[in-house]
Amino acid sequence: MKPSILVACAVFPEILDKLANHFEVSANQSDEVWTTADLATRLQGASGALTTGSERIDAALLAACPGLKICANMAVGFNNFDVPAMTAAGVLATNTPDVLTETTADFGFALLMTTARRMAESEHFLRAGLWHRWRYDMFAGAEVYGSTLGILGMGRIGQGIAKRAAHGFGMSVVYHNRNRLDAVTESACAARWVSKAELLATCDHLMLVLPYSPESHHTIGAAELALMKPTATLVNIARGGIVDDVALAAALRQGTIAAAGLDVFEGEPTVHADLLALSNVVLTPHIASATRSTRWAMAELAADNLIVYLTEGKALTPLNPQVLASKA
Ligand code: 8YV
Repeated sequence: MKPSILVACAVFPEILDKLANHFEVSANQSDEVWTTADLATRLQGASGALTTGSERIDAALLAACPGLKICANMAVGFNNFDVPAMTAAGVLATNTPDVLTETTADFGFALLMTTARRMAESEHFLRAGLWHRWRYDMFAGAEVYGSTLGILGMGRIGQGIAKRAAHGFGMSVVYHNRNRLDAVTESACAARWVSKAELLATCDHLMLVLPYSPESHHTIGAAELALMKPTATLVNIARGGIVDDVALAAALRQGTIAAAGLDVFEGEPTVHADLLALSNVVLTPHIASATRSTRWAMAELAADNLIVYLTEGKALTPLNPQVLASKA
């Protein structure tokens, strides 16, 4: 008998067909996000789950689903997983690194350009029929070419953005990360490590690409925003919760910083009304990895992790390889 798996979110039908060659597949192809209680009910008897960042896998869920062996996240970020609890329960956790790096770096750069050059705001103005004549200061934004980019979090995506900035846009790149990069990687990114305070004070544009954890909660709040230049832009393509959205809205309203481009929000898909009320913020619905080929690659990698683990006891991108070792 084939093992059973649950696909908790809509994916490409072809990926479901591939999974069905190996498993009894139960799939949520609707837009409904299941609560943890729904998930626990639907996971009864399942050996594996394909999840996105929207489904929380924690100790209580694991205790309610003793047959579960693997959760494959279709995302590089895995703050929806309690990885220590999964390891303790002997459940393998996997994510989708690498396949989305360049696509997400492209989007970060696009959001920076859109925000600094006021493209969304000016497009809304034009569509509203408000464009009657050219003016020297109409939608005058901030310079990108040759300016200073600060990157907070310097993993694969941060490095991709640094390379675009330094080699394509003549930018000076400074970064802050808990672990400083080795000299070879720093030189390939043309990036210089600085303290967080120096990063905030010197950058013309700040790009947030750090993972979310309880430690990174509200890394950017009122105190950090106050250190930034009044002309600065902030871009968040990392996770909601890294920025205090209420403090950011206040800073944008008061002119503490000039503008923000946000792809992620606290409590998404709900966006704080204070942000929605502002014109100097560009808001996108968590789409940084959304090209067809990248989303395909993410879904395929998540599916392949389920297949190789449940059929051969192997994994392509494990987050807790201790589980593999304990089963060997
Ligand atoms: C996902 C992301 O689309 O990979 C990540 O961490 O944020 C996005 O690429 C999203 O998390 C849904 O899984």
